[in-house]
Amino acid sequence: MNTQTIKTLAKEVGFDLVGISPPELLEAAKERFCRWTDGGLFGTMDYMQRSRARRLNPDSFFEGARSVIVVGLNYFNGPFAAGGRPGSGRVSRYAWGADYHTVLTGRLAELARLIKEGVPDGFRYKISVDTAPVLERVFAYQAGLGFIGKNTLLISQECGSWIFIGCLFTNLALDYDRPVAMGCGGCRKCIDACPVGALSEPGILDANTCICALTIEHRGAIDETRAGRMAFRIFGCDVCQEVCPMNAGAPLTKNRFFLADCGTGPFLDPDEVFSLRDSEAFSARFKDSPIARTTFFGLLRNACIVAANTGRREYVPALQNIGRSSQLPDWLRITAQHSLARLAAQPSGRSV
Ligand code: B12
Ligand code: SF4
Ligand code: SF4
Repeated sequence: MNTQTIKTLAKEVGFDLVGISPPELLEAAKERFCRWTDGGLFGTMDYMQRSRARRLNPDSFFEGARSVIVVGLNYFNGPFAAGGRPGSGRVSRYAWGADYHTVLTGRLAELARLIKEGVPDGFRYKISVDTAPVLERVFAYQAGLGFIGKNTLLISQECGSWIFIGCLFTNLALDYDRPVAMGCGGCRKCIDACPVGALSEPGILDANTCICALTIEHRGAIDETRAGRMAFRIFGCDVCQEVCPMNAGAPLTKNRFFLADCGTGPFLDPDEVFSLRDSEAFSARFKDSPIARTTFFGLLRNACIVAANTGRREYVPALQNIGRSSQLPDWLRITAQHSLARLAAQPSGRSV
């Protein structure tokens, strides 16, 4: 089966972007990844450090790969509408609808099935959608899907940066695409707009301070200064993408399940989070959502912080309960107590 046929099949199964990368990483990419880990910029995502050798050596994921079929799926789910109950939190766009891991993995499996029909013997493959220690964004860049912006995101000319990436490593020898010759030019809007200064060097993100890393990946307490800067962001952060001129006029996703009415949507009330009894209730509520990643305690922590940042006194009883609960870890009780103190110091009644 030739490269063009595979690309056509990828479009038929619903991907917006497709390209082919060699299975090796560019030296420049390896060097940047090493600088990121050496500098401790992975924050508390220790798994990034532990898997460093494997990420730098894609052969350890799929021995004998000759090509990587890289796909992109647009998830732009419309302009951010003001609204939500006063005092509600904001959810990052990528988590408004269904979980992208399931969607992309399912479609890549379907693509593999179709390739297998045309190559009945000897076709081997392995899929990664944020599920394996491989540098997916670098493969997307090498496959010509877009350039890497100063906000560290892969930016495509067609869809901007609102895209998920999936990789299918295969033993098939395909024709490689080339990286696109575009860049940010003199723009630095994302760097200037980041609420925590996490993009201190263009194209390098400091996960010690990034609100996405803190609200989604970090386990445990968030320090007070950073908590204040989270504002109403209860899960993730989109500032460095919202301000990007490359996203102006981004096309709406063709995939219904990424739309706000197919999941949590753009707002999540701290009250709703406070009403979840335990991690079973949390898992039942968020089982099909990327929000599941942050765990029950993580979301409760985020809700306490956002409640304080809204300045709304109605959250005082819930924060007092959490601050006293013997069922919860110390760090979470302390987060609630600090949130109460910050709430008392806020001008009352801010909203999203
Ligand atoms: C860890 C991780 C995070 C961390 C750290 C992100 C970061 N920028 O480092 C956190 C939690 C903050 C995060 C946030 C988000 N992430 Co994330 N994340 C990952 C993960 C698991 C690993 C990324 C990684 O290796 N980071 C380490 C750094 C050093 O590597 P890198 O970001 O890939 O950058 C490389 C290149 O960009 C390169 N680079 C920069 N400039 C140039 C120039 C040249 C010429 C070259 C060669 C290389 C290069 O340097 C790096 C090393 O090579 C990947 C999935 C995967 N397995 O790859 C998803 C992934 C990168 N994330 C993704 C998404 C969607 C997001 C979020 C939008 C949603 C979310 N999860 O909250 C936000 C966006 C925030 C942001 N500004 O990046 C997508 C990428 C989408 C895109 N368009 O780029 C991925 C690929 C998941 C997927 N399969 O769709 N993420
Ligand atoms: S996601 Fe938010 S906190 Fe993280 S780098 Fe972008 S703007 Fe900064
Ligand atoms: S905001 Fe400007 S500098 Fe940042 S990624 Fe977009 S184009 Fe590049």
